[in-house]
Amino acid sequence: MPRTTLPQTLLILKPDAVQRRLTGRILARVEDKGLQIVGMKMIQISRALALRHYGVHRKKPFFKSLIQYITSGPVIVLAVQGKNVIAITRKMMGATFGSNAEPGTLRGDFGVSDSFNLIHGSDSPEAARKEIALYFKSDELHAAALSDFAWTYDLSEGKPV
Ligand code: 3AN
Repeated sequence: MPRTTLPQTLLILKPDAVQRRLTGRILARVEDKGLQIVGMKMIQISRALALRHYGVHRKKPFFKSLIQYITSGPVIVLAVQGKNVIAITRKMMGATFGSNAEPGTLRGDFGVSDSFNLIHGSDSPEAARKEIALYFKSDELHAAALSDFAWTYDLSEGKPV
């Protein structure tokens, strides 16, 4: 697998993560894992953008509160890259609700709420492509290999292992 085909995902450190000063610790976990941050910025999500992002949930009973929550304060949006990045970040996030997320996961370690759940992560390659395009222009993404790439993955077989 050539370096440039490593998959990417979109993460959002939600308003509660920012207000509770947890962003540094969450970012450290992403970096500690060996994932590469290729885009990062702090924004306040507009209602229009929130509706585009969470449109699939518009029929759900929690939709109104979800839109209110995600637009309620600044967030940090991240594009993150790595082999199996979607499965890895979903596992790191833990179950949707803080009350039953496993210890060791971000939601399990840093939150207890079933509504304020700290972090969003794309759940499929299609969602990741769509969501990264919603939040980042192509010139805001910096996917060139970091200097430790050949120690982060075993490249001896010509692909990252
Ligand atoms: P996840 O973020 O774990 O992928 P999804 O995609 O099922 O969860 O739901 C999207 C977002 O909607 C969640 N991050 C959460 O904030 C909210 N949500 C999902 N289910 C509920 C629920 N039953 N009650 C309140 N909020 C919910």
